[in-house]
Amino acid sequence: MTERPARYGFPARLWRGLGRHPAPGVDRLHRWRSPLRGPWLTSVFGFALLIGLPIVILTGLLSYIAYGPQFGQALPVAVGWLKLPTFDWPTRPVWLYRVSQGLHVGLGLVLIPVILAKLWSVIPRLFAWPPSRSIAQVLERLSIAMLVGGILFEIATGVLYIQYDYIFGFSFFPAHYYGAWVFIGGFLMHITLKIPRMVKGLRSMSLRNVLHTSRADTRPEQPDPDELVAAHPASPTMSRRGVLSLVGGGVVLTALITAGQTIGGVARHLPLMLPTGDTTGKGPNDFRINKTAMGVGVDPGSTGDRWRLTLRGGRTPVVLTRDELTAMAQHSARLPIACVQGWSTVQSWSGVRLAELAALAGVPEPRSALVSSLGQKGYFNRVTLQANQIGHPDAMLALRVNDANLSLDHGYPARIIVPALPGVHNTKWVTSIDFKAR
Ligand SMILES: Nc1nc2c(c(=O)[nH]1)N[C@H]1C(S)=C(S)[C@@H](COP(=O)(O)O)O[C@H]1N2
Ligand SMILES: [Mo]
Repeated sequence: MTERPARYGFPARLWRGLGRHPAPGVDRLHRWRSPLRGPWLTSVFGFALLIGLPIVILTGLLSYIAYGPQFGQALPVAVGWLKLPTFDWPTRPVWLYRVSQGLHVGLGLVLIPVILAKLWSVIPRLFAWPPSRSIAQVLERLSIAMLVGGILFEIATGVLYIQYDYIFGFSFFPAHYYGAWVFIGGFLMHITLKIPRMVKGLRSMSLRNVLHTSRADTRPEQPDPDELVAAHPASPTMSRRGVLSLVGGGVVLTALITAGQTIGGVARHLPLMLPTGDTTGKGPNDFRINKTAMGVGVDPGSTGDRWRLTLRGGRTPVVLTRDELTAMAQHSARLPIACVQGWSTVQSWSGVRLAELAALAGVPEPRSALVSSLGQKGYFNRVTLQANQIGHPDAMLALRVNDANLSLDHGYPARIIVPALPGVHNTKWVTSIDFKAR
């Protein structure tokens, strides 16, 4: 049997058939007639995303590694062949996680207006009909489905998660992790195919000229092979510089709203800085509380005089009262808490060095430590710390913050504070630490 050329075969019949039966709404495509659509505008948005999105991707993957997948405490726990090379997350510089996670969430948020503008600029193409005419086009469509579906899914899950209004029936962490890989796959295919066209598109007009062109003088771009330029463009209702300022304004506004979460103090209370349902403490303890003692099921009765800290790892467990801890050498340091949700806060902590507690427990050179909390609910009441996180001279079991006792919601009687550690691993209401020897 000989191979028949595609134009006579089943694929050709299928595509002709599809062409005769457009999907509902496809005939309305000609209504998308903005004269601003074209290779230049799409390339400008594409260029901004080409710079920004790799940073969001890399810092996202780094955050997964920072959680310590080697201890089975990164979520999702088992990721099959999507397993990343793991390494001991550094403790220096102390602001490492603050910056990397701040970039992941902050940049991810401020790019949303650019992503929406980019989608708007190509929207007629997303609904092109028939969807594909060749194997190459099928692959291109697939990459676009992964790219667009992936980014919208990551935005939806990410934004809802940081706003405490995570409405989905599935868990955030696996969804955001696997969604990221779908998006990364689409993104890599897409930039491989489109970078040459982006370069050509950027060269087709000068930004200077665009910024000096009023609405009245705005003309459609030259018809292009990708058919981004409308066949029958309408007259402009806005100039290209107007679109750029609109999107730029959206970026600045998002940046302002987002930064307020981290700047703290007065900024956190400005009406512009969207409230996210978080609570804060009073006086020296007036900084953001993510999970309250009640929220994670800490029994207040167990945090009073009856509270003891148990250190294990040596021959016999060492049990300490809070007074015994405060009688030990106190260490102070200004260190950040940097939450996976992007906000962070720097406070002055004081307490007992973890290295000193390890020595007291009889494990002077611990390989790791399992920290347990009085908390009953949630994923993070037991956390493993690495050797470098125990040994850093500023790593401590904090008893006080800003010269006052920790408030109950900030972890009283004692909490972990370790440089560059993801916020959630700074365990509050610590009840025991198991040091494991080398
Ligand atoms: N036991 C326990 N510790 C915890 C948490 C928790 O849910 N349970 N939340 C963590 C999270 S998500 C963060 S970001 C920090 C926040 O500390 P703060 O509430 O004192 O600002 O504490 C961490 N410590
Ligand atoms: Mo957090």
